[in-house]
Amino acid sequence: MPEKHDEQALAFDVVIVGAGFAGLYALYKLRKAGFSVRVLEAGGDVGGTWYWNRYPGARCDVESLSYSYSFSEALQQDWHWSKRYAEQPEILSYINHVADRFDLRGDIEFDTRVLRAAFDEAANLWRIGTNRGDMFTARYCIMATGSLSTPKYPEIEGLQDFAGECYHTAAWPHEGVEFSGKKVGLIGTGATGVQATPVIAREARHLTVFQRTANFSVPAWNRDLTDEEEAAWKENYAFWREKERSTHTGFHNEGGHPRATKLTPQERLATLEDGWRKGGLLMWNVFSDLMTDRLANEVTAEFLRGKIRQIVEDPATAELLCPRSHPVGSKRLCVDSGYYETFNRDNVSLVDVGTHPIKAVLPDGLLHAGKKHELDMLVFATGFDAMTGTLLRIDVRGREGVSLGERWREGPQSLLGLAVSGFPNLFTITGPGSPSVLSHVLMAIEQHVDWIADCLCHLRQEGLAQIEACAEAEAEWGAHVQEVADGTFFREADSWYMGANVPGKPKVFMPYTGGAHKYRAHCDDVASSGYDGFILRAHSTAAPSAADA
Ligand code: NA7
Repeated sequence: MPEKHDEQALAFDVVIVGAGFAGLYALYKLRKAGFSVRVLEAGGDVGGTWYWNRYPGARCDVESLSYSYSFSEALQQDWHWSKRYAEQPEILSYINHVADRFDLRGDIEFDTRVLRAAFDEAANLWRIGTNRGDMFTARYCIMATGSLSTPKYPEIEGLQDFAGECYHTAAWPHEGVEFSGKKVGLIGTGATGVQATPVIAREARHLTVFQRTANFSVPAWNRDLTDEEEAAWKENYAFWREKERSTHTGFHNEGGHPRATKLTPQERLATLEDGWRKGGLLMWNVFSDLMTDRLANEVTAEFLRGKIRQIVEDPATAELLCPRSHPVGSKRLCVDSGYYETFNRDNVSLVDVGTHPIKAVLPDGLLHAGKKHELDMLVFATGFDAMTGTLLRIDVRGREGVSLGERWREGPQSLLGLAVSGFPNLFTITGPGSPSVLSHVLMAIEQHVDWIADCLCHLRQEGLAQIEACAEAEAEWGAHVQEVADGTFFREADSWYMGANVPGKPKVFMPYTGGAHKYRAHCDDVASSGYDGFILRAHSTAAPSAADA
C-alpha cells in the first residue's frame, strides 16, 4: 500500500473507480498490458452489485453459464455453477475466486470512496480525491461505477421516525436479517421486490407488499444444472460466446423469434406458451416485434395477465397484480420464483399504493388511505438512481473546471457511452448511450474494457497523450440513441431507463436499444478507423477546436 499523502506513490497510469465485474476485469486487462493501475472501491471487498445486494432471493436473471467472464478459458472450464440461474452468494464466491486467482486484491484500495475527480489540463492528469483524504493522480480515469449502484429511497413523510428495523435491498446487512415472528412491509415490486417477496413470505409472520405499479413477471424455473448442460457449454465455450456476441441483447438463445403479426392467433398462443415454459428474460424476445408492434405487445401482455389470473386464487388480488400502465417490456421484465403463488398464502397481503400513495411512515407502521398498517420491519425494494446517479455523486470536473453535473443537466450526453466531450482521458464502462442494462451486462462490460484497453495501447504505441470525445460526434450519437428508442415502446413507461423514478431527474431514455451486436461492430469500426469521432493529441492542449478533429 502506498504511504498516505505521498504524491509519487499515489501516481498511476490508470485509476479505476469500482471493483465490481467491470473494475476487476479492467484491472486485469490493463495491468497485463503493462500499465500501472490502482482500483478505488467504496465497499469493503470486491463484487460491486453482488457485494451490496445480499437481500433474500437475490439472483441473476441471466443464466449462470453465460453470466461469467469469457476472457479466460481456464477460468470458464474450472468454475462450476450449481444452478441454471446463480444466486447472489454463488456469484460473489465466483468474483472472489477471480480476484484471488488473478491476484487482483493487491491493487485495490477498499473502503475508499471517490469524492471528486478533476482534470488538470496543464499536467494532463486526473486528480482523484477520496473520503480518506488521499489524492491519486492518473493519466486515465475509468469509471467502473455500475449502472445500478446508488440506492433510491422513497420520498415518504416520516421515514426517519420508523422505530423498527428498516433495510434497503441494495444495502443489505452482511449478517443477514431475521424475519420470523415479524410483521414485514415491503415497498417496491420491480425485479428486486419480485425476487425477495416469496423468500420473506416463507419466514415472516406476515408480509404486506405495497405495490405502486404492477409489473410483468415470468417464472425463472430455476433448478440445478445437469452435468450434460455444463458439459455442452464447456466443450464449446468459444462457440456460445460468439453466439452471444452476435445477438441484439447478448443472449446465446436469442434469435429466430417470429413476428407476432405473421402468425395466426393459435400460433401466437403456442409461441407464448413455449416462452412461458422456457421462462426467464427470453420472454422479452418471444416475438421479434414485441417492442415495436402494438398487437404483438398487447397479445403478450394479455397472455401474461391470463397467467396471473390462473395462479392467484383471489380474483381481486389477481386483478391488482395485472399490469396495465405500460407495454410489456418497457419496464424491465421481472423473473420470479413463485412470486404470484405467494399471494395465495394466508400470511401475505397486497396493498395498492398506486391510486393513493403511502401517506406517512409512523414509528410502528405505515399510514395509507386512512388505514394504519402495523409493522415491525420495513424493506425498501425501491430501486436505484440508475445509470447516472453514481457518476453524478462524484464531483467530476473536466476542462475549465466544468462539472459533469452541469454538462448533463438536460440528461446524459456521451459518445458511445464510453466518453464525454470536455472530459479528456476519462472513460465510463457501460455508460449511458451504450446497450449496458438492455443487454447481457457482463458481455457489455467485457466489450467496453477490451475497447478501452486497445485504445490506451494505441495511444501509448503512437506516443499520444490524450483522447477526447468530439462534441459533434457525441451529439450525433446521442441523436441516434434517441432515434432508435423512438421506434420502440420503451418511452411509454415511467421507468428508471428514462430516469422517471427520481424526482427532478431529466426524462431521457438512457440505454442504447439498437442492439449489442450492431453497437459492438460500430465500436470496432470506430477503433479501426483511428478513433473516428474522437480527438487524439500528442500533447495536452487547451480546449479542442474543429481543426483538431
Ligand atoms: P425498480 O425496478 O426501480 O423497482 C422499484 C420499485 O419500487 C417499483 O415497483 C417502484 O414503483 C417502487 N417504488 C419506488 N418508490 C416508491 C414509493 N414511494 N412508493 C411505492 N412504491 C415505490 O428497482 P429494482 O431494484 O426492483 O430493480 C432494478 C434493476 O435491478 C432491475 O430492473 C434489474 O435490472 C436489476 P413504480 O414502478 O416506480 O411505480
